[in-house]
Amino acid sequence: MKKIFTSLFMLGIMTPFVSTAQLQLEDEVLPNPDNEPVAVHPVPHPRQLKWQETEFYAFFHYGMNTYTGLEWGNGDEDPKRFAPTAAPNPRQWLEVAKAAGMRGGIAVVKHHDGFCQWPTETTEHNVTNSGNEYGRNTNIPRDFAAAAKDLGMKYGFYVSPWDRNSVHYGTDKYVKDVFLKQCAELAEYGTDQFEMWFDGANGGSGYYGGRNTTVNVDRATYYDVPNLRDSIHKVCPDCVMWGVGGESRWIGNEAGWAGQTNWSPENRDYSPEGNGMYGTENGWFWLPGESDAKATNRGWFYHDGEAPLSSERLFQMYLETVGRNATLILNIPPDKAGVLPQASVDALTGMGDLVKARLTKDFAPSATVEVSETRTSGVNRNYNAVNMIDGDKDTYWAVNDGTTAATITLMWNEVKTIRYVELMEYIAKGQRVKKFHIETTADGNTWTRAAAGVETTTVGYKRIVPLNSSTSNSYGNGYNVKGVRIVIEDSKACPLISKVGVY
Ligand code: FUL
Repeated sequence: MKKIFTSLFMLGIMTPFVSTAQLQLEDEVLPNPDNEPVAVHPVPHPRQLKWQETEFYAFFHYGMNTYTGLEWGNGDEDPKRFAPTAAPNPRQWLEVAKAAGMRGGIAVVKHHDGFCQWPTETTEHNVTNSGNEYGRNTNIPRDFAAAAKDLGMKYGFYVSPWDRNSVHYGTDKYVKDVFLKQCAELAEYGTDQFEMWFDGANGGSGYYGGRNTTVNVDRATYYDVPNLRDSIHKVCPDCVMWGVGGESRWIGNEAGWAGQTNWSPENRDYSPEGNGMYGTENGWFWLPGESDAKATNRGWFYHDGEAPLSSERLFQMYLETVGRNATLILNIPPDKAGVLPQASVDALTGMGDLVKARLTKDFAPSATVEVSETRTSGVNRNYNAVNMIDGDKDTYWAVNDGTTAATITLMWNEVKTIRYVELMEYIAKGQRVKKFHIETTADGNTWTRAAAGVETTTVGYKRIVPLNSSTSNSYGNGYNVKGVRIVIEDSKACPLISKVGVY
């Protein structure tokens, strides 16, 4: 900056009346003793970073629809129809999620039909008026939050902004006295929520307290989102507002896949249907993708006769979401007894076993790592290659400013049988890598391209590349190698890699 000041002065653009104190101030602001790379904007808010680290979590659609068999209740359902055949057991839901390797869960506590699964002051359409003792004692947010805390899981709630029961829907009164108040009530069950899910389905036909009409709203303005966001963040500082809330984006399909090229930057006016899977390379906002998908073959809610997808299919979803810079929120519907059916438990546990068996035995820490260049160390921070294999998410390898292509080579003395390469960028300073490829060597001398069928463009928070290029049949026999090389071909600025994993 001193240099800029001097040259501007010489060009006569600045007056000479810049005091010494001012120059000293500039000097104090700018020193960079750790030689830290400058961020590439946009960057995630710290709460978005924590949210991203949740990676894989469950979605539990349970409520009035569980008993009516509908997917979207009209809002005119008699509350008595909510009649669980046993006390709903959110703890069991989360125990299954944990066994499957998930780090948290989101419980639907109010769907579009407006029925609230906690004793709320905002409407009579809630559990206290339900059909039996189990129903009247139900309080999903209370029990879900308590179980999550006990199990060391993250938790959050889906509260539908669209309310087909409320007579006030479509007016300001609904937003202020019903919807915002419901969100505030939910915050009372825990201030450490990691996400609130605001569905995009807004307005349409419904009961609306007997009006039986169609109410359309402009979802961009109707819900007073900036106010909602601020009030929630005041009490729940780590709570990411999904969807309508504008802090994480819908991935654009409900089939459990993200684009191979997937940027977390995005513009506010993006069209989820077109762009949700891919993000926008030079988008203005950090709006990372979340992929919501069903683990069963029917709806989001439980339906008699439904069956879970196979563990292999669920593993494929994991590779195509978590492995492509998105988070995966996988829906498992509790049944009429308020528990997850055994078939779902088995499928989910099976999937968790596949993730463990295939993606936890990391050969990278036992490799010798060589890189094409290493950024000059600062006083308290170094950017050494070993930072990619030290298991510490806060350290990273970096190259010098101006370098946008680089190589990372891992070598072993003995042959390893490998199937996946995992890369993670240090995204606190922005998503950078634009193009890379992977090579392997069987003899230590000749290098051949691996995963040639994969679009190796973006990395982001996490990228998992199946070396045989297949996500549906990724395991196979594996490749016997003595070395793996990651060739970063292009990056928005010097690449910062916090992890390389080889499985
Ligand atoms: C959709 C809703 O309309 C579905 O019922 C479900 O809750 C799904 C996760 O989001 O937009």
